[in-house]
Amino acid sequence: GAVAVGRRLDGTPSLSGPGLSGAAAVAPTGRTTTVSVTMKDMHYHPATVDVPAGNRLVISLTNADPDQVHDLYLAGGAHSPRLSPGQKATVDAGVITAATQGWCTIVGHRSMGMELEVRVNGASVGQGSESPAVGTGRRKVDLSQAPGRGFTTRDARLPSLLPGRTHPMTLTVTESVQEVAPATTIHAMTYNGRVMGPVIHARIGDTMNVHLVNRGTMGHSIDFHAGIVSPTPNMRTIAPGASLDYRFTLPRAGVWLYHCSTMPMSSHIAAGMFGAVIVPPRDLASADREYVLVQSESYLDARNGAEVNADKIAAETPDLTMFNGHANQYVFAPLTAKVGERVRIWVLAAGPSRGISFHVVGTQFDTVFKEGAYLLRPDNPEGGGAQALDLSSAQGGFVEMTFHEPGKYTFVNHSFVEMERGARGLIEVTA
Ligand SMILES: [Cu+2]
Repeated sequence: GAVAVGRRLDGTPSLSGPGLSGAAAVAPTGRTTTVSVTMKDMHYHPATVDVPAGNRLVISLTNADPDQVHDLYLAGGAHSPRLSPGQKATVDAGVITAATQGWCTIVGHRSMGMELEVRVNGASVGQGSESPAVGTGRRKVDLSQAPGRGFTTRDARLPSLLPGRTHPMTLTVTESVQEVAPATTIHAMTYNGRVMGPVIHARIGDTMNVHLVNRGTMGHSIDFHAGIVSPTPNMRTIAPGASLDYRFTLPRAGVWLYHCSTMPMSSHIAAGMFGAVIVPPRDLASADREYVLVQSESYLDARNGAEVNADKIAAETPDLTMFNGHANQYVFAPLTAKVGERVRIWVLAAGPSRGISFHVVGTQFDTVFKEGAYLLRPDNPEGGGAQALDLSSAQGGFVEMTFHEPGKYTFVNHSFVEMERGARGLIEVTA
């Protein structure tokens, strides 16, 4: 359980377990302090509650947020259920003998400010002693190991163009434990069941009719960079059990990000809520092979199966950088090509925060398309070539190359610390 640093009545700090703090010194008064606390805008209102030592504390809790699910968990263990917008609950914190803290357990909400301070006789918990302790140290992940048996490699081939010109599509949000690196799992939040949602491949001028269903435990939403629509109401956060319809056309070519836009977006994207819409430029020649690589980064708790670590996200200390939702998958299941084939790789930097310098060892790009325009074409009069496609977070493009000899060609994020965190894979080229 959590350990709270309490303060004795004489003001000296004392380390003790929840509910035990100063128990010897403070006798129950038999009285009850009842307070109303409202949850809204990622804060508790009020954010500080005063209790005389020895009083029982009862919190009457209301979620007044229009779209976010919230809860309250006190360091001593008392907690509310997750409350949908408009719901109320009563939390009986028991007899309070020492200052303590509470927070919202929805991923990222505490780091955005959802902390409740319970003061006793005017004294608060000491600075930096809040519980549970949250570390920002790097999690050890052995990237020399193969993915687990239960993991299915994500097919990196570009899916076929969607048939027709209007595309009805349901995206269902669920939350589940998923492997993101060898022997490493997170409590993921996903569109259609996997970290990184489906790759959507459609043409300029097509219409998308997306039906978003929230089967998660908190508010979620979606923002398609591929369309031009009002964020309100299309990108609104919907409560668990709710759905929305989001219709847009694809006016322009590009490799477009889509992502959950519910706060904190960094946590929702790091937990898996992102994907790509690929709209090829006009008159794009066919290639022999086309692959899609979406880079994202993950921030791990010390425990497997836990939610992403919002403190690490804020500190920008990722544990993993990966392609298509897993830090190692294409090292053990390489992409394939044949000597002389034209290979096109569509690349998107999903973030939440990192970009990419995409490079393929042993070859050069003769074609580079970035954010809507060609930077390089094979017949360029200068005779130039390219070694890396640089993309900031939320930018996309594609590169083309041919391989002259058989071999294993490594593709990487050439910002090498990202490669060493898992942004690496292989292309197996055969004669
Ligand atoms: Cu979300």
